[in-house]
Amino acid sequence: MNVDDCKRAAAHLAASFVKPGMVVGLGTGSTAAFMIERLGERVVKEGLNIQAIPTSEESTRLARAAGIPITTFADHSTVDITIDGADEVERGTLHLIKGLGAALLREKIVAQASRRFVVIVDVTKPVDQLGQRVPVPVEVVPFGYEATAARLEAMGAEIIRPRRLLAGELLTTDNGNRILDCAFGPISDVKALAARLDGTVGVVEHGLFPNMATDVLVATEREVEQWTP
Ligand code: ABF
Repeated sequence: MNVDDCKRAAAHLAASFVKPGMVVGLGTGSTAAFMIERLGERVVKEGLNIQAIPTSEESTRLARAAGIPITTFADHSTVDITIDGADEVERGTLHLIKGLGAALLREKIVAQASRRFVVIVDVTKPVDQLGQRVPVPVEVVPFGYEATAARLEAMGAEIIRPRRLLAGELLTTDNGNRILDCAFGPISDVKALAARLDGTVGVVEHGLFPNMATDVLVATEREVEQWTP
């Protein structure tokens, strides 16, 4: 199995958790895209009756194309199940880094409103300590983002870049904000760092998701493992 086969296997298992009548949070990213595709098949071919809240404009587009009915928090204050990818999963705690796809704010709003939050990853994502391989994406308001960046640097972040598009211009999130990718190195106290980021003026949200996943599906070459906290 190549990496895409692994992502697809985890995505299909997660999609099988969705039952008729559920409100489903749809994640963002390449692994979540396999899940959206599979759910669309279940809606169109099996007549599965669900409504979905996507976590990005891109996932909204994919869901519409797949035939999945879309709803919003105006009609549903809670979500039965959300299925989303991640950039790192800490073994044991199941704390996450998310947001390299720049959708972390909506992802966190939807995850927090969910009874069950299923994370789907391939075997490259688990780590012993968060921050080992990837930076923490931090969504900041555009006004004064240089000053916010300086505050983050004072907290020990090496700011890799304000994220840019391939064309070179600064990336703007679906919410009109910027992303600063902040490398803190291996993070020994995820909840403490999350609290400091929460308290930083100019920071809208960050990609640390401590204690949020209820299930992590890790696809290896042989099987999909299901981890729970
Ligand atoms: C979203 O997509 C993000 O939170 C994470 O940044 C990314 C993972 O993407 P992929 O599944 O393509 O690795 O879930």
